[in-house]
Amino acid sequence: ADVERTFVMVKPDGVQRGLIGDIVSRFEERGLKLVAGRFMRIDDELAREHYAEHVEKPFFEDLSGFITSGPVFAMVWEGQDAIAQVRTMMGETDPAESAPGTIRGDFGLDLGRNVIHGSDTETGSAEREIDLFFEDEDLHDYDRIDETWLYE
Ligand code: DAT
Ligand code: MG
Repeated sequence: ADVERTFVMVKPDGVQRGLIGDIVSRFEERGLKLVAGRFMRIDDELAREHYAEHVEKPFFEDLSGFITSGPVFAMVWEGQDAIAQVRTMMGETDPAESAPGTIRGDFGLDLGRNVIHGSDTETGSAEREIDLFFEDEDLHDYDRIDETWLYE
């Protein structure tokens, strides 16, 4: 299993509902390491780039309107198998199909208000999204004090 970095974002609904702290806590407690964070507003151009794979889909207008509707908290998290582990912790795309204990399963009900984004496990997605939102100098290399207890 490789150490990976993944792009995660609390969406405007999660920010409005005061869920940033809970979501950050879950990743911290899991043992993932915060590498970067940025509280920001996504504009139409960045929405089109970030969701490039969905631009032609019928739901894109709604998705773009939603993701640009208020500030988001963008982050990079690092750890063993981080990309897949974050996806597992998020639940399914549709909160209605997400198990309790997952972020979407605990905090959401509706597909278009699903609280969090995390890079998918397709090769290159995480790297592409990290590059889209962050400069290299904003990505921090450091050791967490508990790493010797988190990893064999
Ligand atoms: P995920 O966010 O789980 O990676 P995705 O990349 O397929 O899901 O879609 C991006 C977002 O677009 C998703 O979080 C919610 C919205 N979305 C996806 N499929 C949708 C649909 N069929 N109708 C409405 N919104 C949809
Ligand atoms: Mg996706």
